[in-house]
Amino acid sequence: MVAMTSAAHAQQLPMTREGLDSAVGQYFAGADRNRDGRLDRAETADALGLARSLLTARRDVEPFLLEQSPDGRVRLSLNANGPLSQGGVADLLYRAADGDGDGTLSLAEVRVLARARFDAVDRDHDGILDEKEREAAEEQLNAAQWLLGRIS
Ligand SMILES: [Ca+2]
Ligand SMILES: [Ca+2]
Repeated sequence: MVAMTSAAHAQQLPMTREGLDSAVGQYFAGADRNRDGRLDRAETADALGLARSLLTARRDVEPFLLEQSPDGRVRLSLNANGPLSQGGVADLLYRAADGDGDGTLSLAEVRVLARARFDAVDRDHDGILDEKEREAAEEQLNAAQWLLGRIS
């Protein structure tokens, strides 16, 4: 066991599958500001440190926009409010997490996500995340964040 702790370490997944459930419970309780037992889109954005508009803005259907420049040329550009924008992807992830489709995330729905993530990181499936597995997961997460940043 390493005694040293830091903010970065506090963000990591718990070491065991048992530890996961209690950590998710605490996380959920902290995120559920109005204590209705559900995370709405604004609460979820706040908990993830995202701009609220990413999850609350109305989205356009068109992924791309056609723009005509003054010289008459037509250019295809990514619609910043479309389904392939950063908010569009966040939207998609939120809806995928909302298993019963009621528009909010319950503790059970957040647990499903957390367990899936834990199991994906726990490569040898012994219910414990060792240092190697955690490091690999961090690199994976950074790659995902990088990708999300590229899409906007
Ligand atoms: Ca709530
Ligand atoms: Ca739900």
